[in-house]
Amino acid sequence: MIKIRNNWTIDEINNIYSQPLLDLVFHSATVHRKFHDPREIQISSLLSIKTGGCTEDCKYCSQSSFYETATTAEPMMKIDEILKKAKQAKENGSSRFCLSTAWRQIPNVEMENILEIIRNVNQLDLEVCATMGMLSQTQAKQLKDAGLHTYNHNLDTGENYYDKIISTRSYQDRLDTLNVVQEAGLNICSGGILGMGESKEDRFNMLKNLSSLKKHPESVPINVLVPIEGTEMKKDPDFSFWDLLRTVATARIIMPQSNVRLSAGRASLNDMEQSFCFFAGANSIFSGEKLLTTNNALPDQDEKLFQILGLYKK
Ligand code: SAM
Ligand code: DTB
Ligand code: SF4
Repeated sequence: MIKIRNNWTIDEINNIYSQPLLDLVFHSATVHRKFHDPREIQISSLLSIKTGGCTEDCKYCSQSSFYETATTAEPMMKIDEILKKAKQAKENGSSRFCLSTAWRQIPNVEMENILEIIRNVNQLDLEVCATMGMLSQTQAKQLKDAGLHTYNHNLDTGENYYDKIISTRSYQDRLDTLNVVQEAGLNICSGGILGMGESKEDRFNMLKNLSSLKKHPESVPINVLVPIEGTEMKKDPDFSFWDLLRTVATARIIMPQSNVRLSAGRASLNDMEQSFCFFAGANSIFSGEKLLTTNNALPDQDEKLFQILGLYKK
């Protein structure tokens, strides 16, 4: 019997992560098979419904107004357009649709519109997810009542590295929102970004904080930095695929029930690398030509790989 634990220590996480690689992957694949159907992959689609012009200074982000990038501030998408995209995503096999906005927090004047969008997407029989920045208790409750399934709010990295990548909010702000989300009865989707120059200890700290939440996140997106021209964040030249694989495997072992999602950066992985991640316990992807502002892995290529590996969409 594998126990679900919320008290993993940094030392334990380090010992898991630092095992000889094939022992680690054997361990994580074994855990994976105890908790999940290893052929089933959760498919999630993303849509940026309010792009650019964000007041936060996240150094990796194309949408921050602090940097000159190819992404400019756009108005909020109209509900008909959003619903069209949601229907397409469902037709292409997505079970979850994630609505993203470039906000620090949902402005009160936008709340009614957001609730209406959530109600409508929900009616398409899709799990609705939102990623819209910080939330008050009241806002979280309103989102839940409108039928929101999950809220995405990433810790991004470990607490000691956080102020190197963002100065306009604190790590505690992030944890506070995650608690508010959980208290409102919403599922949490929370993970981070690798390849930003963080140390292994920063990754362990992030994994410890995710696994210490009262309930483990329903999904854990593992992003690899997509370098954006104009931002301050360059891809760490020392970061390699093996670091990603070790992180995926460790997340799978310490949060056995969660969906571990291969997220941003998947387009730069080859089929073999992706397959190794699926074997190690990744069981979710973002599907569709675009993530938020950057290109994703090609849907046709995903279909081919699913066929080769005998995977099916959930
Ligand atoms: N504004 C909201 C927030 O920050 O929570 C929601 C949107 S924000 C773009 C969602 C997440 O996308 C970020 O927390 C970050 O983890 C990820 N992300 C953004 N830009 C990225 C990039 N260039 N490479 C990898 N992940 C990225
Ligand atoms: C997550 O962890 N990754 C997604 C989603 N949650 C919102 C976003 C990835 C963004 C990649 C860069 C871009 O396309 O702008
Ligand atoms: Fe804004 Fe989110 Fe981008 Fe940070 S990650 S700049 S909060 S859109």
